[in-house]
This record gives sequence, structure tokens and C-alpha cells, in this order.
Amino acid sequence: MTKPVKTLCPYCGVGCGLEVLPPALPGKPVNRDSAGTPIWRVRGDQAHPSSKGQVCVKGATVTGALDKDRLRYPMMRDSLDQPFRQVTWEAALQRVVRELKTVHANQGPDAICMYGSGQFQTEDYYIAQKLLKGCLGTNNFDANSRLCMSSAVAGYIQSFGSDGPPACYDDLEQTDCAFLIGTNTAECHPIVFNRLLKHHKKNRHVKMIVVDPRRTKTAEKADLHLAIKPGTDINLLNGIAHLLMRWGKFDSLFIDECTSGFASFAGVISQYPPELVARACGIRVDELEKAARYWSESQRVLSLWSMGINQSSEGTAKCRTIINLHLMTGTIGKPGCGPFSLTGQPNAMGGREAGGLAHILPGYRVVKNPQHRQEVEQAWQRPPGSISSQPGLAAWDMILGLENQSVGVFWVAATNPAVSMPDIKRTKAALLKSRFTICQDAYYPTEMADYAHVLLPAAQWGEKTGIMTNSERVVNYCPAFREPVGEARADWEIFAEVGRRLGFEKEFAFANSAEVYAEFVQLTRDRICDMSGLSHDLLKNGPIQWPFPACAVGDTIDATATGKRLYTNHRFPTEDGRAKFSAFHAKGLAEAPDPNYPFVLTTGRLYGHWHTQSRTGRIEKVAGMYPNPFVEIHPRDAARIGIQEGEVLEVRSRRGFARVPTKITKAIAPGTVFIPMHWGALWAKHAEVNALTHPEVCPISLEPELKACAVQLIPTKNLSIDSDEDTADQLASSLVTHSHP
Ligand SMILES: Nc1nc2c(c(=O)[nH]1)N[C@H]1C(S)=C(S)[C@@H](COP(=O)(O)OP(=O)(O)OC[C@H]3O[C@@H](n4cnc5c(=O)[nH]c(N)nc54)[C@H](O)[C@@H]3O)O[C@H]1N2
Ligand SMILES: Nc1nc2c(c(=O)[nH]1)N[C@H]1C(S)=C(S)[C@@H](COP(=O)(O)OP(=O)(O)OC[C@H]3O[C@@H](n4cnc5c(=O)[nH]c(N)nc54)[C@H](O)[C@@H]3O)O[C@H]1N2
Ligand code: SF4
Ligand SMILES: [Mo]
Repeated sequence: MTKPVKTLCPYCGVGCGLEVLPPALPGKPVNRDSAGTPIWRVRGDQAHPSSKGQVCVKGATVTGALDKDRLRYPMMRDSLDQPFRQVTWEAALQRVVRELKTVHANQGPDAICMYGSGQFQTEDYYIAQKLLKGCLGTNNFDANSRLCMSSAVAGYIQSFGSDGPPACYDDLEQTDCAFLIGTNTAECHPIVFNRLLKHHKKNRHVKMIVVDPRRTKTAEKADLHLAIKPGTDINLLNGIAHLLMRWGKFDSLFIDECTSGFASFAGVISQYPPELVARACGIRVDELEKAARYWSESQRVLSLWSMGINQSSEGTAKCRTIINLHLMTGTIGKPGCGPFSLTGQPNAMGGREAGGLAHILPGYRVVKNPQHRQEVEQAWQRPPGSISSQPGLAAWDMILGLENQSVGVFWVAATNPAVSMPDIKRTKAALLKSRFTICQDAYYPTEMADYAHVLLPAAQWGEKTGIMTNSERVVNYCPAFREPVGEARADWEIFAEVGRRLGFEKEFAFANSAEVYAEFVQLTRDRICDMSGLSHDLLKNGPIQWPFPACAVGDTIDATATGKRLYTNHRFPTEDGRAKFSAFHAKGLAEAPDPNYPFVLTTGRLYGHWHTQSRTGRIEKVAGMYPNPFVEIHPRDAARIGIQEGEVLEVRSRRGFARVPTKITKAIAPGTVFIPMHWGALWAKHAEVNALTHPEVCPISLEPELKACAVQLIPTKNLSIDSDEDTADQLASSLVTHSHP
């Protein structure tokens, strides 16, 4: 192969196009890392509509981990205290099928759970839904997206009648004002940020507002940075709405004709005068007024948000309150504006399309809707009533199910919950109680593998062919360009094989992933996310944005059937066709600071690392960028508690502790500290941020508040040695990141 293979970057939801070439090319030296491992070459795809040839450090180095520490063969053990032994696929599958049958018979279908991932391809997602929801009769499929964008999904569904981000990346270059709230776009969606930044630099009238308790790389570039106290977003948003109302800067025609619920919204915002709001948020009144002025002076405001909004005990309310501002100003369904939630993972969007959460079904359908269930049962040729009318267990409820042993099989694929779940001590204790856990992953070791009875080796990106949808609804073909390592198999193939062995031969009689995709797109027909015109063959020619109904395909593509933006006619898929205002008061943090735990801990990401480091920790360049974990603290707080730069600080919450070197910086507001999420037990000792976080969820989206908990800070030099397992010296040395776990 000497022609580059076009594919999508498998990391973040920006969804950059990549071109991949083998390590050995005629006339060129073999491309190797410093250890001598041949590395596939990768570069940006100039023709990709979303990224136009750009890539960030993660995309540029992604191939560096393809051959490091891979899980190559199935492995098994009888109990968690035994070592794993390598087994055949036959032996592993027999055990999996036996356990599924036993638990199904003895405890019922709802004792079976699968916990999947926005890093699945759409085919993986779809087959998992068919297996769990269609054949086994339980809706207990949830994904790490529950910890990620489920609040955005709930917000869109409640406000518009359907999920689906209405804007697109071209809006980044057409906006007058970008309102970035709870998103560190510069580090987490770098290519989206580059596009925005270019536009901002070129056009002086374009404003950029960033709302984040930290002065992030994103905030550094803003015209206005509002460093609000964690959890005060609804105060701020209602405060902006209050001022727009006071100044008469709203679109009454749009409100009258296209929305409902304005009166009660107006009632709520009347209670958010600037002085009160500024005090609650910890900002100045003039800063708040400036934000409202930017909103009122701009024709096209584009809101971007991600985890600073979603990961909250009032996450859905926060999303809807952002949407309120767009309904009030009529900034939706037009170029350059709209409420645009950025998805985190490469195929979180595909997961939504395929019904990859416990309360939804393929084609943007919901479990609770009898007609939706019937449509899916018919498509799957399953008897009426096969799909349970009860939403399944959400991520944290699965952990509770393990805790009380109502869950009999826990099947984890493409996610590492032994690091990424909140309250990790409680999570691990629950995982230890599991009767039977399957961990289906591409790498070994991972933290999750420690809690598994069976390890199934997954073929990863580049080793399987499938589809992924990025944040702006652009659907991409991601072909296999190399053989899977060892005996690894594609996730969907593993699920389908188990399905056939459970007796569902015809349901899972797929020869390849193109057939799986062809069946899936039929379930999107006439839905908002209609992509019934898409196929692997068509997508091989290049990415296509949905909606893309079957009528769009032909000798000449029918442009009226497709579109870059949703809701351009200002009709919404609610009962009355109107978008709904919401009326939420701010509730604040689920665990507010108090005299005992006086600081707020917030958590998040760094530019180079991806989540739990299973890949980026094994890539020299990235690992070298971040030699160790750290806690960010304001100089004033550092002086107050008596800690110096680099010294190890113990951060304690009601649930656990982490010990990490101190990074003193004015980039964080006093009273708040920040620890990145990337260091699980495999990569550093006692640096797990989720040892501290709590599992309180948003009551609507069931997304946990991973962004805030109350902590106390104790310099480890002040800790009495007797009272702790480790001395300060041991601590300091234990913090050197494992070079290779
Ligand atoms: N480099 C890198 N990029 C990634 C990922 C990665 O692991 N590494 N992961 C991907 C995934 S899955 C996701 S979900 C996205 C996440 O992308 P982001 O949401 O941008 O990333 P985070 O760092 O989790 O959090 C964003 C910001 O929220 C702020 N914040 C905390 N509390 C509050 C609050 O109360 N209000 C407001 N307004 N802001 C608050 C934090 O200070 C932080 O800067 O990134 C994706 N891209
Ligand atoms: N405190 C705190 N906690 C958080 C967050 C936070 O901001 N703060 N963010 C939350 C969010 S938004 C997210 S998305 C989660 C992410 O958390 P996780 O999903 O737990 O993190 P990853 O490291 O991406 O785990 C993916 C796993 O899938 C494996 N893998 C890669 N490709 C494949 C494949 O093709 N098939 C299979 N079977 N396996 C594969 C990788 O080796 C890795 O072990 O963390 C959540 N947890
Ligand atoms: S911005 Fe996201 S999709 Fe693009 S190269 Fe970086 S990690 Fe990959
Ligand atoms: Mo995420």
C-alpha cells in the first residue's frame, strides 16, 4: 500500500480527517519510534470538510500506540484473586454464553448489563443494542457518554422535541459572537478552536466570551473571560437573559411564532438582577453587563459547551438555560448561530443515532414511547413486547447494581470505568463484588482488567471497518488499514457471535460491517437524523453530513433533502411544532464547600492526553509532555495553607484522597483547585481524581457531577507519618509516572 488511506481520527469529537500510510514506503527509511517499533505514518486530510488538513498532537501521534501493550488473546480466570490464563476464543465465548444464559434464567434479563463507549463505531453500537434491547430483553445498555453528553441529549430533547446539535462548524466562521461556556475548546477540541480563532483574528467585530472558573488556554484568547464560581452557570445565564429583557433586546416575533413557555421563563429571569447575579457568580457587574452587551449587539451568537455544563447535578437545566438565550434572541436555524454542544468522543454522536444509552433506541427514539418500541421491534423482526418498556440502568446505577448484587453479568467494552467513574473507591468495591465481569479492550494492562473474569481482545481503530459521526453530524467511513493484532476481533463481531450462540442466528447473520450499517440506516428513515441514503459504498468517497435521506441519493444529489443546519424552517419536532422555553432557578453544587471541606475541586483534561492514557500514556511524545499529575492552586490559597511549588499536596474529600505535586498558578480562581483526570492507578500512585468526586447525578440526564466536589488541602509535609501508609519521601518518589506499567 503506497496510497494513503483516508480515515477519521479516533480521539475527540471534532472528527478530523486523517491520511495513514504504512511505516515502510518504497525508497524511504522505515518510520520507527526511539525503541525501534515501526510506526504508521499519519497526516491531516486536506479534503476533509471539518478539519481541512489540520490535526492536533493526539491525532498526529495516534499510530504510536497501535502496537504497544495490546491485548492479543482472550484470557480468563475463575475469580479475581487468580492470575489470568490465555484461552481460545471458543473457551472464552462458551463461558460468556453460559454465564449470560444462567443469569438470564435465574435472575432475569435485567441482571445483564453492558457498559459501552463513544469510542465504539456505529456498527458496534447498533449490534450491542440489538443484542441487549432486542434479543435479551433488557435496556441495560449504557455508555460512558452518560458521564459525558447525556445532559446535552436531555436538554435538546426537552427543548426541541429531539436530540441533535442544530449548528455546524461553518458557523464558527460566520458568527459575530462565540459564547464558550464550560468548554476548554483550545485543549479538548483544538481544531474547532483553531477555526474559530482564525475567524476571530481576521474580523475585529467578532467577539469571544469564555465562561470557565479557570483561565484556560481557551480563556486566554477571549475578549471577555468570566471566571465564575463553579456551579453558578444558571445564575449567569439567567442574569444575561435578565439584562436582554431589560434592554428590550429580544426577538418577539420568533418568541411568539416559534416557541412556548416564554411567560414562566420571563418570571424566573426577573429574579436575576445584575448585582445579585454578579455576587453569586463571583464576578463584577460590569463584566456581566459586557457579556449581555455582546449578546445584544450580535446578530449571530454561537454557543459552544461541553463538560463544564453537562457534568453537573443540574446539567440538563444548564443546557436548557443556554438554549433559552437562543430562543429569546431567535439565534437558531440560521448561519453563524445556535446552541452547539461539542461531543467529546469520536463517535458519541453515532451512539446517539444508534440508541446507545439505556433510555433510547436507534433512530433518535426513546424507550418509553410505545410506538418507537414497536417500530424497532418490527425492523428487528422481533415479537411485539420484546423491547422492555423500562429504561435500563444508567452508568452509576450499574455500579449500584453490582454493589447490591442485582447485576449478575457486567460486560464492559471500550471504556475504563475503574478510572473514569465517580467515587472510585466505592466503584472498585462494587466491581470486586461482581459475579461475572467481561472486559473487552484493545490494551492490557488497564485498570479495568484487574476487575474482570474474562478479557476479550478488541480490534481497534485501523483494524476494523466502520462508521463514526463527529460533533457536526458529519459521517465518516473508517476503513481497516492493517490486520488486527493477535486474535483481536471487532467489537460488533464479538457481540454478533455471542448473539448467534444464544440462538439468534438470523438476527446476527451479518457477513460484514457494511451489512450492519445498511440495516441500521433503515431505522433512521424519516427521523431527524435521517441517514437512510448513506452506505459504506457512498461514504468511501468522502464524509457526508446528515440529514441525508434516501431521496438525496441519485444521479444528482437532491440538495433540498440535505442541509448543514437543523430547524432552518423554525419548526421543531414537539407536539405543537414550537421549541420550549424552560424556567430553571439555579440550585448550585450538589456538594458545596463548607468549613470542613472549604475548597471546590474541579477536574478535566490536558491537551496531549486522552482520558485514562491507555493510548497516549504509551506514546513517548505525549507522555513526555506531562511528566506527572498535579493540582492547580491559586497563589493566595497556596500561601494560606503553606505549600510551595512542586510540593506534594494531599487533597481530601469525604470519599478519599489524592496526593499530587502542587502547581501554583493565577489561572485558577481562589477557592478552587483543579486536578486532571488522566492518572489512574496504573500511571501514578494516589493521583486518581475520582477518589475524590461524588456520584450525585442530574435527575433528568442521570449524568454525574464530575466537575465539582468539596475538598480540604493538606501539605503532605504536615501529615503525621504514623497516621499514613506512606512517608512524604516515599510519596514523592511514588509520583514519578510509570514509564511502562
Ligand atoms: N486533549 C483531550 N481532548 C479531549 C479529551 C481528552 O481526554 N483529552 N476527551 C474528549 C471528551 S470525551 C470530552 S467529553 C471533551 C471534554 O471537553 P471539555 O469539556 O472542554 O473539557 P474538560 O477539561 O473536561 O472541562 C472543560 C472546562 O470546564 C470547566 N468547568 C469546571 N466547572 C465548571 C463550571 O461550573 N462552569 C463552567 N462554565 N465551567 C466549568 C473546567 O475548568 C474546564 O476547563 O474533550 C474531548 N477532547
Ligand atoms: N473526574 C472526571 N472523571 C471523568 C471525566 C471528567 O471530566 N472528570 N470525564 C468523563 C467523560 S466525559 C468520559 S468520556 C469518560 C472517559 O473515560 P473512559 O471511557 O473510561 O476512558 P478511555 O481511556 O477513553 O477508555 C477507553 C478504553 O477503551 C479501549 N479501547 C480503545 N479502542 C477500543 C476499541 O476499538 N474497542 C474496545 N473494545 N476497546 C477500545 C482503551 O484501551 C481504553 O481502555 O471519563 C469520564 N470521567
Ligand atoms: S482535534 Fe480531535 S479529532 Fe482532531 S486530531 Fe486532535 S484529537 Fe483528533
Ligand atoms: Mo466525554
